[in-house]
Amino acid sequence: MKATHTRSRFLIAAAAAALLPLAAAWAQTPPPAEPPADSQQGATFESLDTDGDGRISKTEAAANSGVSSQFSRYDQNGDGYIERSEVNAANNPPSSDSGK
Ligand SMILES: [Ca+2]
Ligand SMILES: [Ca+2]
Repeated sequence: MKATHTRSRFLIAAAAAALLPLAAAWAQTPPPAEPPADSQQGATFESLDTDGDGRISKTEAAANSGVSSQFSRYDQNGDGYIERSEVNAANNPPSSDSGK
C-alpha cells in the first residue's frame, strides 16, 4: 500500500513537470493588439517623439520599422532628425500643390 502511494505521487509530479513547458508556452501568447502589417498605421509624430523635443531622432524612429526604414526619405535636410515639417512634406509631395 505504501509503495503504491509513493508511485502515484511520483506520477503526479512527472505529469506536472511535463505540463510546465506547455504552461510557459501559453503564457507567451502574443497580445491581441498586434500592429497591422502597414507599420506606419497608428504611429503619430507625437507617439514617436518620445522625449518631446519636437523632432524624431533615429533612436526614436527605431520604434517604428516603417519610419525607421524610410528615415532618410523623411529627413530631407539630412540633419539626423525628422521634423514635423519634413513629415508633412513627405506625406504631401509639393507637386500636388501649385499655389505659387
Ligand atoms: Ca524627439
Ligand atoms: Ca531633418
